Amino acid sequence: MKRILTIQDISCFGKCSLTVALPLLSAMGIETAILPTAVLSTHTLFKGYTCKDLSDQLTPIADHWKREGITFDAIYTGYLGTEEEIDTVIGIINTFRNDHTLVFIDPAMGDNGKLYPAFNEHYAKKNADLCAVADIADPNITEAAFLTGLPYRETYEEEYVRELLLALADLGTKTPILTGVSLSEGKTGAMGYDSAKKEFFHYQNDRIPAAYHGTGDIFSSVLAGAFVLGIERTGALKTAADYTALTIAKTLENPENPWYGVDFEATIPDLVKALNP
Ligand code: PXL
Repeated sequence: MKRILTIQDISCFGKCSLTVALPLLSAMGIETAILPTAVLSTHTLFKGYTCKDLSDQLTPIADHWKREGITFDAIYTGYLGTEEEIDTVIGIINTFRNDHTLVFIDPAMGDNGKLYPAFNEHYAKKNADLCAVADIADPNITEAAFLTGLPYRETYEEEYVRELLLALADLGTKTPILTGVSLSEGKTGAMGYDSAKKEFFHYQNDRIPAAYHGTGDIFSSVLAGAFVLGIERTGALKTAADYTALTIAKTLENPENPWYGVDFEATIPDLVKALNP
């Protein structure tokens, strides 16, 4: 069985970060170790959330694992908290990585042209250091714009997406993948760039006219899992994009749906089936 380490916060309520990554990766048949960077009462889009930073625990925990001889096939980072924490996480990646380790970075820090409430532009730029050590990084367009300094656009041509991908590759990411990319009317999905082969690739499915918080974390978790399982790049994009779209569609069926997230629990059996046709 493959083993992944995921490093992100625990938002105790609100369906994002670890409470999404852990169940999804487990459902995909991947042993999942967690390194929680902070414990929050909810994610930061709720008002009045509490936050206990756990940065000082990361290195002692990783050191213990090292002494135990624990290894990982992949390391997947999500929402982090501070610039110092990014340096700590880069150190942990360098400690555990070998020639076969997949390093997957989701530089989770914003959406719709804006950073999340806890972050500023300096923190956003610092994420470029993390992307520099990534085999795969999957920012959305907002995050890519903050990382590269290129302008954020809501409407764009494919050329803009390629420009962002090339700029992300310049940061050092081997295979940047831009999420939430629409390449034609009514479609959405992702586009990537393999910098070693100098090849672009993409996957698009039908856009479902609804936006829910946490779908980025769902997409990233399933995409990271698909790569860990050895699914080839376009198949990995399809697995993540189709599962995310199905989950949004399922959530829309429920008029009482929670505004803070999607009903991904209901579609886990479909994810398992998609992986074992
Ligand atoms: O979904 C990304 C995310 C993860 N963790 C925390 C967040 C957010 C987005 O707002 O606030 C704490």
